[in-house]
Parts: sequence; structure tokens; C-alpha cells
Amino acid sequence: MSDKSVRKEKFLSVFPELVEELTDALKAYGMTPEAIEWFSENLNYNTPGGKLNRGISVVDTYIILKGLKSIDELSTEEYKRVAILGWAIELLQAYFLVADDIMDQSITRRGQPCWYKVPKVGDIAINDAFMLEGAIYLLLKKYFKQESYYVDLLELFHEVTFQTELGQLLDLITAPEDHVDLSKFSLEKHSFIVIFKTAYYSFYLPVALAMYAAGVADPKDLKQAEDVLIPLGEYFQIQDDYLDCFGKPEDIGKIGTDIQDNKCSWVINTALKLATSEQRAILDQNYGIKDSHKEAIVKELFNELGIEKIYHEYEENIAAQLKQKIAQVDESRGFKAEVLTAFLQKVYKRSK
Ligand code: DMA
Ligand code: MG
Ligand code: MG
Ligand code: MG
Repeated sequence: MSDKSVRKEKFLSVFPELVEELTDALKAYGMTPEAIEWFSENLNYNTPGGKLNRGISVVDTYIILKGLKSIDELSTEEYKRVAILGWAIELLQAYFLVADDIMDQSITRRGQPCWYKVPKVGDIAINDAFMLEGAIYLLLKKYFKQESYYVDLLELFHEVTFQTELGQLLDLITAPEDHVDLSKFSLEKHSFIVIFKTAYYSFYLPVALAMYAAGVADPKDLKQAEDVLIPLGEYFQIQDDYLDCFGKPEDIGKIGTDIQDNKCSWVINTALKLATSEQRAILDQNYGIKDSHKEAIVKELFNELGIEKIYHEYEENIAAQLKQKIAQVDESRGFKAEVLTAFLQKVYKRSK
């Protein structure tokens, strides 16, 4: 097994214990067996099935900050505590995704039907999303209440959650279902949306959590991390937008919906910059409509405009810029640039 899959297996092996502990909290309230079983299924269906990059990154970052050579240098107990911070992000992600799929009317996620699409679930998925969020705070209280940085963790989760919700709000109100107006889109607006809906929780949060746990969380260092991780997160969401249109469903585990959903994605914004007035008219007539024939016309135009090539150029460019930024990191207080390099490597040229 590769090192990567070993780390994933180890991270996954903590999850069943957490489900036990979380369902115990329901038992303590005297909840019915059906409710306990439902919560357990909600947790298992929605939390562990993805790439787990965010969660595993907390462990990876912690190891780098502690100056350890390998994961095996952590005691079982220390590993579990750091992994729990990782699972807390995965629960946050599960909460956002269950809700996001309802709002985006998506069909599949991580190669299986979206939770709200499971026949017995439907609208109950809304409450299930809230409960996934609640699980974060049960775990933080159980494992971190005695730490001096407990309030920092709580404030961090609350702030990042709200930032993500702001991003989702912008994403949704910029893509009304009944009214397509491409003049509302711009790459600047796109940048704002994706920094809020993706970059904070997917990139800044895992590193900041590991920094608190490792005792390397000087505000100046948190700022240094943020200054690289936010543009890196923006790049990651541009990849997500690109893959929504050009990725293979087998690779990405989901079927793209951005064109039919009228999304203000990087792809349409790039196309709008290049389109002639004739091509613009085609986009105005076919974008953002729940019709797969119209979607195909839009995709054909994207191909004509050479969006794929522009994406690859963008990717080379941003990766070079980020490398430069990382080279300027000040390590004098204990923060390490390697943390950021490791993130960039995980993202660069991903296809899933
Ligand atoms: C993802 O936006 C953002 C959050 C907070 C889930 P998206 O709708 O582009 O995600 P996906 O493509 O995975 O549905
Ligand atoms: Mg979505
Ligand atoms: Mg969405
Ligand atoms: Mg997407």
C-alpha cells in the first residue's frame, strides 16, 4: 500500500469509534433506537466517503509543525486527538454538502445518490445536515474542553462556518433559477464567491486547527498561513468548476450541474471574456436552463473558445505564483513553509 493509502486507512479507522461516541450522546438523552440508528446512518453515509483531504491535512500539518519524521512517532492517543480535529472538518464538510446538494439539485455525490435523494430521507436531510454540524461541537467539547485554546477552536469553527454560508449565499443569489442574466457575472465576483464558499473551510481551517493543536498559532503565523491558503483555495475551487464541466463523472464522483444551474463558475466567466457578440448570444440563449440539449450547445461553445487550454495556462501561472509566495514565509516563530508546499502538491493538476 502507498503511504497515502496507509494514512487514509489510519484516519478512517478512528471514525467508527466517533460514531459510537456520538450516538452515545443520543443514548444519554434517552433517544429512541430508531433515532439513534438514523443518526448513525446519517454520519456513515455522509462523512467518510470522500477524498478526506481536509481531515488528513490536519494530521499531516501537525506532524510537520511538530518536526516529526512520520506518523508512527505519535502515540495512539495523540494521533486520535489530532484526527478528531480532522474529522471535525469532515463533519463540517458533510453538513455543507448535504445542504449544497439540495440547493444545487444535484443527483450524485461521491459516487452514490445524494442523501436527500435517498427515498426515505427527502427533506429530513435538512435536519440531518444540522445534526452533522452539531456533532462537531460534541466532539470538540469531549476532547478539547480542558485546553487553553478551546475557545479559539470554537471561534474558528463558528467564523469559518459563517464565512462559508456567506459564500453559499452569494453563489445562490448570483444563480437565480428563473432568471438568467450573464451580465451579473464577472471573474471578480467569482473570486469573492469561491474564497468564501470554499477557501476558508477547505484550506485555512485545517492548517489553523493543526497550528492551535501544535502550539504554533501566533496571530502573525496564522496570517502568513491565510495569505497563501486563501489563494490556494481559490485555485482549488476553479479546478472544481473546471472539472464540473470537463471532468469525468467516474473521477469526480458527481455529475456536473453548473451550466444548467446557471452558476457563476470560472468556466462561464472565462468564456464571457472571450466571446464575440454572436457567441455571447448563444450563451444568453442556452446557459442556465434545465435542458441537456442546451447544456450540450454551451459545452460545444466552451470547446470552440479553447477553455481547456486557458485553464492549463492558468494552472501553471497560479502554481508558480504560490510557490513564490511560499518561498517568502518567515519561519522564525515556528511556522513552517513546508506545510503550505504539501498543500500545493496535493492540489496541483488534480483530476478528481
Ligand atoms: C461547494 O460548492 C461549496 C460548498 C460549501 C459545499 P459546489 O456546489 O461547487 O460544490 P460541488 O461541486 O461539490 O457540488
Ligand atoms: Mg454543489
Ligand atoms: Mg453549490
Ligand atoms: Mg462544483
